[in-house]
Amino acid sequence: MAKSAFVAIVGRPSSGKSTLLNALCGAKVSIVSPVPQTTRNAVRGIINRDEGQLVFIDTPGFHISERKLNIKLKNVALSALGDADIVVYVLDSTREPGPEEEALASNFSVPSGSADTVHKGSRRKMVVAINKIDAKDADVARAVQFVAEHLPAATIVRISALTGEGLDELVSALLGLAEEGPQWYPPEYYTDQDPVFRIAEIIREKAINHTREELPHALFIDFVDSRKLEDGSLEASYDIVVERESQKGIVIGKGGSMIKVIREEAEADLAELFDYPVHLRLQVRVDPSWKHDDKRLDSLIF
Ligand SMILES: Nc1nc2c(ncn2[C@@H]2O[C@H](COP(=O)(O)OP(=O)(O)OP(=O)(O)O)[C@@H](O)[C@H]2O)c(=O)[nH]1
Ligand SMILES: [Mg+2]
Repeated sequence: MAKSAFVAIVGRPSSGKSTLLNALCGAKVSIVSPVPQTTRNAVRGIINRDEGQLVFIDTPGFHISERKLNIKLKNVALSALGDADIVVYVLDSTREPGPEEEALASNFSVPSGSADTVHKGSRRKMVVAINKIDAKDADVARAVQFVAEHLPAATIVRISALTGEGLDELVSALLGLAEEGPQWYPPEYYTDQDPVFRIAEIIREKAINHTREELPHALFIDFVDSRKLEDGSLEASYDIVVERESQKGIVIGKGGSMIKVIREEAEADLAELFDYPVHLRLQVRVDPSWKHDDKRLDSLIF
């Protein structure tokens, strides 16, 4: 019988979790940016090998903070941890592991979640992926030392999610830990995200990557409507929602230049992901209080 496992990808913001998921799946499944806290959802990506199926769950970066949005993001990650058979803990070798990393390392090593009483006290199946080994400022020895001190039982794999180095080894290690089980998804699936969400995420990626400072954290993408055109293409309208009037101007850009770039880049990515053309209609809207709106947060962060 074939193997299968749910594998949660966890770690600090910007450690490269989403880049890793995309590299494993061979497509943009989860959006990527240099800005911490890019990922807001438990995004699934699936790979199939002769030995079986691995269902990866990308998660928001762990960041200790009492703000409502951060607490919600943390809960998404914790819930993915609770569902996981195996954890891939992504450790950024270019950053000095501080107290926050130490707190996380101890959290990740024991099964979490209130329903998980059976495994209480037991160790997790965990692989530590020491990432960004391609980077000039990588200090792999420092990361190995950290793992030896804090997670002595964990398997270590050195990887570059960017270049793909070490990823075959990572997959082999995970399949080695996986147990026999059902194949949850048909083999042609590499993600289970619905198109409305996926398009919103691609737009958000472009908006984040073209804006600075607080703007990436100030925005969300709101689906308005969509329709199939006679030629088989999809016309989809979305609002880019920001918190302040001044941010609206930045996203629109001079004479609409910025929003045009966001739209064109998003459409180009979507052309690779969907087998029909997607035409976007983007508007910018201001909502000063969306981060305090529980219903809104529930609809965005899951
Ligand atoms: N040099 C190098 N950069 C990487 C590597 N992996 C990721 N990055 C970069 O690190 C930054 C963050 O990558 P993400 O994949 O968005 O990180 P993340 O852990 O998903 O971040 P959050 O979703 O915010 O928690 C991006 O600029 C990536 O290009 C790597 O292996 N090498
Ligand atoms: Mg991410």
